[in-house]
Amino acid sequence: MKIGQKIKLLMADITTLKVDAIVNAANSSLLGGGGVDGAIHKAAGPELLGECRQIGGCPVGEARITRGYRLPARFVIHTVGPVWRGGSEGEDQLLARCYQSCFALAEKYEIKSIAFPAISTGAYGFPIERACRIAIWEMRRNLEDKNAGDIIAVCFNHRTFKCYQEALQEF
Ligand code: AR6
Repeated sequence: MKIGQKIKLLMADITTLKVDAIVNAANSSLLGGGGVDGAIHKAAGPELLGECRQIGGCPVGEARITRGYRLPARFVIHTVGPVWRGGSEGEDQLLARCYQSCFALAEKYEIKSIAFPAISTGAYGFPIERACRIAIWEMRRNLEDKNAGDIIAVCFNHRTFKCYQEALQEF
């Protein structure tokens, strides 16, 4: 298996993608916010917030799954990335765990195509190069371990795209 073939980089608004699941970079309340979280809730409609309310929150590094409602994606996997605090408070491991938690749910729900935003790299301030390297590492590891479906790394700006490209070349 050629691993690189299954990780796609895409400049897009994640809410427009018709995949089995899109990942939301949420906060631990799961009750919405700005950035990609705000965009996903806006596009999915109020039913999403209703389901999130019932879940009752999610710790950093873990993930929870809901339906996609008005989104083209069937499911939303909500994960909570770490806030960047300089790098010595386990941020790398917590970010890696976000990807692992999402992949565990993807396997359980037989999700064959999954799209990720660059978790923690917006409001949570995680350095983008470092975050992209962790993301690609975990994506590749998942493909090696589980021979899972397609993985899309969604880039909302050119800088993110460039960082993902570099990370893909590196590994
Ligand atoms: N499609 C794809 N990527 C996007 C979109 C979109 N529509 N919008 C933003 N991004 P952020 P975080 C990218 O701040 O850093 C929220 O308020 C963005 O360019 O959304 O994990 C939550 O409620 C960046 O690369 O998430 C939390 O409180 C990436 O998504 C907090 O922000 C992540 O940026 C989470 O912060």
